[in-house]
Amino acid sequence: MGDMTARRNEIRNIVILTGAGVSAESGIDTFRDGGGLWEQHRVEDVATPEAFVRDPELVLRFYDMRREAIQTKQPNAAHDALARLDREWDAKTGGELLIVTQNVDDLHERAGAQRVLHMHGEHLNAWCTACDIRSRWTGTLIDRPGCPQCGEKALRPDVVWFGEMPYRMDEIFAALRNADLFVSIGTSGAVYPAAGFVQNANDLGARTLELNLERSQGSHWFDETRLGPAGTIVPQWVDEMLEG
Ligand code: BJW
Repeated sequence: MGDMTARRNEIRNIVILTGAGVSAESGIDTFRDGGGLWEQHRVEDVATPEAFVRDPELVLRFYDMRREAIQTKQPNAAHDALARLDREWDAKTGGELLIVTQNVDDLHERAGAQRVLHMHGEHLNAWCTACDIRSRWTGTLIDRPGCPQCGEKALRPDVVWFGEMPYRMDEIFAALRNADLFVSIGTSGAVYPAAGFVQNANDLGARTLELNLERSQGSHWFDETRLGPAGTIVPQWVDEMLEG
């Protein structure tokens, strides 16, 4: 038991997992709000490779609409606070920090955070399944534009659907192995493998903290839970980390 269950006292290396709750106060809908429905379709039935084969127009319309919407939204106080932590943490402690986001919006980056890993992809990228190259994409895909690299009409949203492998898992697990603190913010804990990171972090000896509007499905795995809107409780936590 010993080392596996010990919680490291000194916090230097931090892994932060963010979910849709971080962007909710920017006006971006979460997945499981509103009953998890979009135009009467379950999100799980739109965000799959099978749905894309069965009804590509429906899936492309869903993503075109959301890609357009995120470009009208702005980062909120939670994004700003995490960007400040990203900027100031190294100088304070010499420690590492990684923001692993499940979100496909770019609000962490627009707030100024630099160490952001998008494990479920990015709305503002299109992936060509013919040449396997990703291109920055701000327009629509429903009109089946050609790939800027190879010209094939084989672009899809560069997002990770159910049944597909999330991106950069090796880097995420390497960071979790070194983490002294794992913080989960604004995610329901309904989708794996992200939902399992708290157990991985626990097994690897990190302290674990949940910041959420309400308890997530895996809330009992965390050492500590703080409840409230991200725009309020994330800045409070960041102040504590940088001033403590
Ligand atoms: C606020 C707030 C405010 C509101 N302030 N908070 C067991 C083990 C492993 C895998 C599986 C398993 N069982 C099943 C699976 C497979 C599947 C899965 O998890 N299915 C579940 C339905 C059970 N997983 C997969 O298929 C994944 N791939 C995979 O597992 O590959 C094999 C593998 C295994 C092991 C290791 C490595 C690989 C792929 C999952 C892809 C998920 N894709 C989506 C769509 C992305 C594109 C898009 O945007 O459309 O990702 S689904 C959707 O859910 C999206 C999100 O990133 C993800 C998580 O949602 P999130 O962020 O938690 O949002 P919500 O809405 O659920 O919650 C919002 C939260 O915010 C709530 O808690 C609110 O309280 C809170 N909130 N307002 C603070 N103001």
